[in-house]
Amino acid sequence: MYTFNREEYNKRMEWYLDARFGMFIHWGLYSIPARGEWVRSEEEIPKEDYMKYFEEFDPVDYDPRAWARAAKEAGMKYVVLTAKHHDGFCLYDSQYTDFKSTNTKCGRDLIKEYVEAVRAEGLKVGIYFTIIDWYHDDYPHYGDRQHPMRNNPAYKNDGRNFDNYLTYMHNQIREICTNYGKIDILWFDFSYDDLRGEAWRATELMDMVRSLQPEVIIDNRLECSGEGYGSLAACKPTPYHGDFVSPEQMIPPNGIQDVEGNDIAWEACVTMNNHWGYCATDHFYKPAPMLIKKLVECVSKGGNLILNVGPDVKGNIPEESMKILQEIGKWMKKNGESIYGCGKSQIAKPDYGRVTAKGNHVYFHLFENTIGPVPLLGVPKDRLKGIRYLATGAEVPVSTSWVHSDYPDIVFADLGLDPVLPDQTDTVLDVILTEE
Ligand code: H79
Repeated sequence: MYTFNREEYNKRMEWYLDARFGMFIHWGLYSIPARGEWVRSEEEIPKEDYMKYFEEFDPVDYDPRAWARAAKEAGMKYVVLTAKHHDGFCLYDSQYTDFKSTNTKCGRDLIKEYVEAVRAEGLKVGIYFTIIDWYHDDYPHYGDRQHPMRNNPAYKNDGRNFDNYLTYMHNQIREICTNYGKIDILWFDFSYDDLRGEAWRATELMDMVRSLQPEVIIDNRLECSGEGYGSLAACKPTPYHGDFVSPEQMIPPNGIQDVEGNDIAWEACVTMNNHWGYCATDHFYKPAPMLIKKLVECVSKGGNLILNVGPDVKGNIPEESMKILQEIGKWMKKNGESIYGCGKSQIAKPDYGRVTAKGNHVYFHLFENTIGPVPLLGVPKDRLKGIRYLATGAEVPVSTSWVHSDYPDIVFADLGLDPVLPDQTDTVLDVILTEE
């Protein structure tokens, strides 16, 4: 029986907290209509009609190795792919359903190939699995606020056997935990209304998961939705507490603390455009420089960022997403040291950017030029060993201008008079301190 153990927890979280940056992949039958992963619910499509995508599914370009390489080049350290989304379609060969990729034209276990590819690129392997299922006959239909048939009394399945559904769901998760070797992250989606915690037979589920995958990291959604912190934050961890908080489409204003005030692990999950699943008409992409700054913001608040891509029907990550990943990768190659293994600093956020920290290094992220010498507010003068541009290693002198007699306690970095920063997105100053 699983119980929370702080030491074991800290140990399994180590790589994840160092990684800081991951890739989310939403991909399934919904990639065919190309209107996002909620299409069946949003358009209240009956099962029979949705089956046409099952008949059609044939991702001829599926190459998870290319996805893994794209993630790696962007500087991401882990990948999480939807083994099953709310529509119930499985990207893997589950023996408990016919609604799976092996029964489509492609005939492949896409999760098996994915796990092998991601592992081969040296990245950590994550599986997204939703505990909601719009396909299963024993899942509430009419009246359930998520379900595609919520408004159609013909789909009143009052006689349903929900426990039967739960057994199905548990069995499918056992397959994920058994058939693909070591899984590093299990990303469950999500609890709502009365369906949370024990309503999913969550203790039993977690006992199974933790015994099959003792080191797996799981999110908090067996008890939460994208909102709510869960029992770990309440300092009363349930057996299904989850290891990190999973704010969806937002970056928490102050990071996340438990009720005793300690910073706790969280991961912001964020889309690149405005959909998780492929959406052909959605070109509202966040620019790469913005996403770089958002990653820095997450780390400066003690969190991770998992950034989503939605490959198209053939299995290709959209060109726009690829460009963004490459641009982020260029910055990460030079400045990754200020992200990996880094977290919150004691030093407060300066008005021109953010601060991340690791050991005796404080990384000042300059999002804009300050005009004139850059005040490194909060850096103790007597502990300053040196300053360098992280990207090049070039030393940055401490400004000695007479003007600064007005600010005797502040260390200023002298970047010269060029108004253009070396990296306009985010120029990182590595401020090295002596040991405390
Ligand atoms: O998998 C992604 C989402 O599909 C899933 N979580 C992430 C990781 C998710 N499921 N439900 N929700 C998030 C919250 C529900 C949002 C909704 Fe809507 C608002 C459902 C209907 C209105 C967003 C906007 C989806 C359709 C329109």
